Amino acid sequence: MRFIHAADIHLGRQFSGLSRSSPSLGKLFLRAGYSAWDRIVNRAIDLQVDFITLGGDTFDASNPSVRPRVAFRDGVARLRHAGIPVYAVLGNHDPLRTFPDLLRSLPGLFLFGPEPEAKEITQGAVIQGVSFENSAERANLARKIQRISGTELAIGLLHTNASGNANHGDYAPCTLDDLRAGGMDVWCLGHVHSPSVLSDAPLILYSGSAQGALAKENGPRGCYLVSVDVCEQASWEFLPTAPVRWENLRLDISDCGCPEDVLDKAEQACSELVSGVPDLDAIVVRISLLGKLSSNGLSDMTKDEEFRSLLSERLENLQVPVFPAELVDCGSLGKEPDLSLDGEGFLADLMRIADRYVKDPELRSELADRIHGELAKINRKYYEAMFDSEIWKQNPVLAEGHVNHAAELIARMFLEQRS
Ligand SMILES: [Mn+2]
Repeated sequence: MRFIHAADIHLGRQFSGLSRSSPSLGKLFLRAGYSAWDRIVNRAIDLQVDFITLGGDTFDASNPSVRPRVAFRDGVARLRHAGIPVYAVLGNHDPLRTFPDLLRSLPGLFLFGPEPEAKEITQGAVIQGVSFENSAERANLARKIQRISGTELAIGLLHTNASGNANHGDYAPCTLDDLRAGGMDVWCLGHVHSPSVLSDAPLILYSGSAQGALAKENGPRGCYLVSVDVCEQASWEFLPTAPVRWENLRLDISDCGCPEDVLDKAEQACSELVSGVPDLDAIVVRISLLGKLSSNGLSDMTKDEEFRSLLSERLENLQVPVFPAELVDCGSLGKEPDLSLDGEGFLADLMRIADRYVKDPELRSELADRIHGELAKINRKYYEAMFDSEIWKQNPVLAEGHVNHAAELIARMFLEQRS
């Protein structure tokens, strides 16, 4: 059995910040948002998958306007004609309470309600899920979903913040252990916008947003193709479907003599970014200039209108157009920061500390206690449930999970910077 899991499509997203600074880029992203959904539908039809799961935030607005509604309806209709049903839960952006009546009973769509439900897809195989009733869902919905005895294949579908991802609202929070305790074979999640596989067995994954909306949602975006069968471990493949991609480009210009050299270097680097990437309409790039020009041709390239428009023209004419949304001068840094474990200075010290915490369980547990104390100081009431001293003592795994996650995030952040 093969299916596609997508989430956080955010149909109708306006990209208003970007539209203000660059109306043409705003329009590009608006179109890309719809086209990302169309491409997911196309891939499902091309691959003749058995069904699609949608993990919530299909719509950006809780009361979507006519264009996103039509786009969704048309996609579901195309899938239905191809014999592919859609199973969807709703998230914080498109909760049930305000979900359009017109779409609730769309042919070809099975929409999960506010109480956990199980829907049989074939004999012995079920999808179990639950939708957000309201946007600020604080309940642990994962704990409400337990494998029904006798099912041969169980797929969980949920919009949730698993493991306290700090970049996203803490809606329907749960831990990885909560998900594992449900006994499902596969968990298809929505809410976290980065595509990520949290566990192989059971397979637990976030598809991520269908189209990166901000510079921090960089890299490929799309959906997962999941293959799953009774008695077999589920396997997965990421399918990049977003027509527009955000990238961060760090350009060392210390070997450039003049602005002309910078243009050439930027063009070369951007041409490498787009080469060999299929089905891409455009790349939007944030360029950080590192180092200083050896001879001074221009006092500040990032503020020079002529330089900027020349750079835009050159990049837009590449085989796939590249749009420089931002050009930042990091010249004062002089050179790349030293993030090696044996380096010198503040960042290297931080790297070593993060490394120690990642490797040493005792240190982690000490840090857990300190985090507990600090968080309780900030907002005792909010963290009471999570960090209630009894729960904390009884559930060191929960505490350790949070600290592990934090340490990993810090380490990964620096390692990514370093690569
Ligand atoms: Mn979302």
